[in-house]
Amino acid sequence: MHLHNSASERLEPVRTVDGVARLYVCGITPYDATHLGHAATYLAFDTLGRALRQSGVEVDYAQNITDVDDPLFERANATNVDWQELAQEQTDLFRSDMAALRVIPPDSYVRVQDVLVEPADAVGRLVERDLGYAVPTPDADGDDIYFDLAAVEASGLYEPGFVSHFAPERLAEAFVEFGGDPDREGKRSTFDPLLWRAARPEEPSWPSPVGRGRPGWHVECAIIATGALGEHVSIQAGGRDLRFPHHEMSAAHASGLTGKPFADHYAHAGLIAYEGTKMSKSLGNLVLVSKLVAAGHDPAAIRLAVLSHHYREDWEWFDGELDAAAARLDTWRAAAARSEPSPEHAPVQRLREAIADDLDTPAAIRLVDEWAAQERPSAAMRTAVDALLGIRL
Ligand code: 5CA
Ligand code: ZN
Repeated sequence: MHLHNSASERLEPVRTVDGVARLYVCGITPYDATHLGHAATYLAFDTLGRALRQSGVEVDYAQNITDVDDPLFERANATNVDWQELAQEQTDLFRSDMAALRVIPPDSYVRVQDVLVEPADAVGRLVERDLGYAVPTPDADGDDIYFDLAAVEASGLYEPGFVSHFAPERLAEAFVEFGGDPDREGKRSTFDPLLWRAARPEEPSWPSPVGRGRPGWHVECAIIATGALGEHVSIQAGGRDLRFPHHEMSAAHASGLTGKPFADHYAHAGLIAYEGTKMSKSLGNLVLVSKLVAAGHDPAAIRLAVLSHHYREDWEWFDGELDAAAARLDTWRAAAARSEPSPEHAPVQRLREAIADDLDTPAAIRLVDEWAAQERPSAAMRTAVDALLGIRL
């Protein structure tokens, strides 16, 4: 299985750690409806997991739920609902969408609130090693703690842009866009990320060796990933919006704690837009899997429509695509119905090869189209499409 690595900017074989492909995919922040864009990212890495398992590689897949973070608390406050209820409701919706799409659930599915003591302790250890430092915080009883990026950089385990390859201006922009505070007084350097936010009135908080508060976003993922999969993971994955700061900072935190590089591979899916504009809550143009299913669309057609785009591309969803996917599915199902056992394994082998080549699902789909056009299609393809593409014919 070869996969593009954002860090090296090359196609590289997926490596295992102690014989197991250890895959971490950043999960949802459960404060608002997850849309087809999120689903596309999870479908991409579901395809990866399926391909690895089919090739005989053991996979250990962990995903987090970012239920301790600003957007969720802000939304809960603004709408006057309990943050835990909001998170639960949105997580349940997300899971039912994933089940409808036949996404294989992760082996570890970890809510931040359930493991909070772990990032709390990790921040304590980072402060002991002077990789974490307090910044004066007049509006709280304790101090906010930041991470000293330069210290990890000095040990050769971090370099700004090592995943994103962004130029300095773009790093600065993305840092702010994702909640960073470059100008905060008392920070050792501009991009040092928040490790621990001291408790403020009315905000949920937990005890820690550095006082009450809550962890920063990046350290949550660093600790959940290494806690579930071990100190070194095969792949850190997510949508391409997470390249910087999130994946670089998570990796830097993990490396600060372990003294090792974090991941062999950094894999990123493209971002999905809707008929010409970015899918966004404020624009009200979210395409929701649950709504498409409720309107009577076959989830397999939704899955097929998404997989007909290459995972690394940014693309736009057009409603018409669903009809095209449904028509293709009908053709495939008709072929499956007349398929027969056959000693001919080459088409299935080509399907495997297409997916093993950086998850080239568009090429895989063309191969299934060719199979479906045959008068006497081989039944083996039906099984392969089920296993590799997650589509039951
Ligand atoms: N909880 C964090 C990650 S730790 C988070 O980014 N949550 S999220 O709910 O905003 O996004 C969930 C996943 O979907 C992330 O991997 C993100 O990169 C991806 N994603 C977000 N928007 C899109 C989009 N428009 N198209 C494709 N993937 C997207
Ligand atoms: Zn994450």
